[in-house]
Amino acid sequence: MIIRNIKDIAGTDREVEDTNWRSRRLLLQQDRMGFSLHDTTLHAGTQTRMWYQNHVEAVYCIEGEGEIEDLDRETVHPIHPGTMYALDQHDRHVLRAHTALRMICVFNPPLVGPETHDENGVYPLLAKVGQE
Ligand code: 9YT
Repeated sequence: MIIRNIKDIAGTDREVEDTNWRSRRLLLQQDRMGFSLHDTTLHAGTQTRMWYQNHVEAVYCIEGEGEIEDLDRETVHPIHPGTMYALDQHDRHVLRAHTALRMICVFNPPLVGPETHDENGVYPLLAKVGQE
């Protein structure tokens, strides 16, 4: 059994920061669960363009207000606590945080640890599941 508290992740290499967000990665590939689990805060007033070509991701909002724009379908959906979106088609999207947005994110395949977005909003596939 793995037991961790978000407080123990702050300030370690499981905490990854980019311009628009801070991600605390509770589970990573090395934990061998088949997915990674993140507690991510997007800073108020930011918009982040993403395109997970190598992963599927589910995101569940637990705090804040914002919206997601689906760039492939040209639709915009509000985000509040209780809203979930699943990027099951490697959907290109923009996430706008009207206030600080706190999101619980699950990635498959799991992130390895230090990933941040490239110029297209993609996370690289750093290693295959089962390889470390
Ligand atoms: C909601 C969101 O930003 N999802 C992308 C993943 C996040 N940046 C993270 O935890 O790395």
